[in-house]
Amino acid sequence: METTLPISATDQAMQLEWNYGAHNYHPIPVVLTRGEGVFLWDVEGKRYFDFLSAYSAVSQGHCHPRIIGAMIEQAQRLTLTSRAFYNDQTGLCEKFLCEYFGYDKVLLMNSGAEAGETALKLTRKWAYKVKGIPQNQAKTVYAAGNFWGRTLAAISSSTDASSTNDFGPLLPGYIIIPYNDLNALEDTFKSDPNIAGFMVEPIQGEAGVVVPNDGYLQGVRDLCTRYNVLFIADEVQTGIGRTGKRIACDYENVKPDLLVLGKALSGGTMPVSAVLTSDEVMLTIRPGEHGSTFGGNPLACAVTMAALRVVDDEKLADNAMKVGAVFRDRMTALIQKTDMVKLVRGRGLLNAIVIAEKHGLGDETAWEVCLRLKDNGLLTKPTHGDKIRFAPPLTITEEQMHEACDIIEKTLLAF
Ligand code: IF1
Repeated sequence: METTLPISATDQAMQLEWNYGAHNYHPIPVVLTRGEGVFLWDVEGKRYFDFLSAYSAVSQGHCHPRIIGAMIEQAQRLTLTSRAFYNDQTGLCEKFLCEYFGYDKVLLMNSGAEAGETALKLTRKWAYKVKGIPQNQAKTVYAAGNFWGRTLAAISSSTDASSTNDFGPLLPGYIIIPYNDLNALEDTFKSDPNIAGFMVEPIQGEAGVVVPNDGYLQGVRDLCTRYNVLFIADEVQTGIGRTGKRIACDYENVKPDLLVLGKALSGGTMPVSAVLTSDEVMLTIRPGEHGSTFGGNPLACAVTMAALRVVDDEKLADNAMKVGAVFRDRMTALIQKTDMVKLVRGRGLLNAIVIAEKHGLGDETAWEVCLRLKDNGLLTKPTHGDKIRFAPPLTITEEQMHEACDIIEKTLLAF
């Protein structure tokens, strides 16, 4: 009789996803079952440092008791009414967000992509109703290398073929220019009177944590003001303390006309996103012209207020600034010890290293490094081939950071 070895819990879970789930991801082969703070545990009981934080959504740490507590308390009372009616949480959260970020109004949605779409729709409304651009002629500008989601409007601005192949036709009215290039931005504004907005990440996350030159954000601000173009900051990944500031635009003290937030807005508990802007822009959308079933629901609002209070009370932006510098110092020292690491870059706790290709592995090198990091107890994933992003929860202590860097160093020196 044939004896079959019992299948491990890990293999069982991965097989289920393979057999019944879309094949739209290629995950690192680990099956997680519990998270707490900066740590994750897999189904075999092994503990890992989480150095991805669900792409900066779990900035407050996994299952933060204050956020989970707020979620449970609200979930037992009222989760969703739709916006057909008022409720006692949405207005409180809207006021909280407007005062926290310094804007007249906020429009609450769910995913980051939905917030990006909302910003684009507001920009077009403003173009026709305020700037006076002729109907259907409004253009929006994006930077090459951008990533703001998987919807057709979002991929229409993508310069990554894997995001756009076989998904056409894409949305018209888009102009794409190089990132971190103020001359290209001004030339574009000069060339076309029908430009309504420029949406840009203050640091490009998916592109591999690309930090623009000092002065770039100020330049964007000045040019948008001069040419009456809305400056839309996509801070879905860089916002809410991640880069060591309240939002990454604070590095240059510039105020975008529209601020797009998501991910850590809910502390990684549920999808919550938001667009904040002025009355002039926000009130171009009238009742019934935009919305969503779950946008601004009472559960999301209660969770969001708790999640932002945690960021403030635990001074997570300051911690990100401090401990992020420890990480970059450790990686800079590592560069002297191995040719595996070409450079380290980032701000606060949004960082990446660029991996040198190891002969024989090619652009699989970074993937192989991440597999070895997993074996050594640290989870992250490559982005765009040769870059590895390191973005732990902002609650990480200096001691934990050194322990994690020891793992990174041990892994790379053993390559
Ligand atoms: C996935 C990438 C990161 C974002 C910025 C908007 C959105 C995102 C700057 C849309 C989302 C996520 C999507 C997620 C992986 C992750 C990601 F690798 F896809 F590109 F972070 F870099 N603006 N980024 O980074 O927000 O609709 O996802 O809530 O698996 O697709 P969303």
